[in-house]
Amino acid sequence: MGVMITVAPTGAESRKEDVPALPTTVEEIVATAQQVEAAGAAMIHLHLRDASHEPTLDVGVGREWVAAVRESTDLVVQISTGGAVTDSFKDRLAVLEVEPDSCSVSMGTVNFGDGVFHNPPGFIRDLYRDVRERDIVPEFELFDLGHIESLRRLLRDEGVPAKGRVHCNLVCGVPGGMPGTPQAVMAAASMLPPEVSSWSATGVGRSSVSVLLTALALGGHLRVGMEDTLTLSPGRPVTSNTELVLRAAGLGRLANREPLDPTAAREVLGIAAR
Ligand code: KMH
Ligand code: ZN
Repeated sequence: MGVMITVAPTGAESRKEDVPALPTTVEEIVATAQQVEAAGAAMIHLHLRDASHEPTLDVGVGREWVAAVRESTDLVVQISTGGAVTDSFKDRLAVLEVEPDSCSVSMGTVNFGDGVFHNPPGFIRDLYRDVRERDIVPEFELFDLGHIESLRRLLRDEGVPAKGRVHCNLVCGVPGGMPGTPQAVMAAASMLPPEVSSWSATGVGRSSVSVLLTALALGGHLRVGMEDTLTLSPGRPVTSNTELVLRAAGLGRLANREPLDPTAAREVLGIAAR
């Protein structure tokens, strides 16, 4: 089985002035998208930035970024509905108007460094209903083992996504969430509900490589990018998202798992060809 590599190039947590290599303009996002596609990525997870490089959920910016990535690559385009910990539920729902191929749906509240990433059950349900109505393919973000139970209940009460595929991402190593250890990845992967058809794993910060290796060994897919990881090893800053995608693709090949192209990723996720 091949490996689907998602890149999360920007996130909402790092500041452009602190990390100049972070792509925060539409031109930088397009250049990043083209380079990571050539390096083996199949999907891009987008957090938007405004003209001052600050995180935003502005629908106009979102439409511009999604159109630009679609014009210049074949990548599956996923929008973050998580945004920043300061974003309102209203804005996080409204960003679906951008009409991406996929979007993140976080399955529970979690401490997030010094902040709290709020995802109460009513918000998750409203977001999921809207996602299904709009025919967007969700990626369920699991930051802790309890979020798996919350996913199980959502699927039981609301049904599976429109295309029948259930794709999750295990987000490990957020300060406040499950740790970025092989044990945590193995525990989470072994507890996923039977409806889950595919999953990936993300290791934040230093946990990136051990999480990737564990996911590869267990048959999972991978998410990497400067949203999650800013150093390749202690003292060696990441200079581009492409470096992280190339490393993930190399590890995949080492595990006899060739990177999937965007067409194959669409099949995994149940997304119709454009
Ligand atoms: N930035 C985090 C608060 C998502 O993209 O949906 C939330 C996050 C998850 O990154
Ligand atoms: Zn994100």
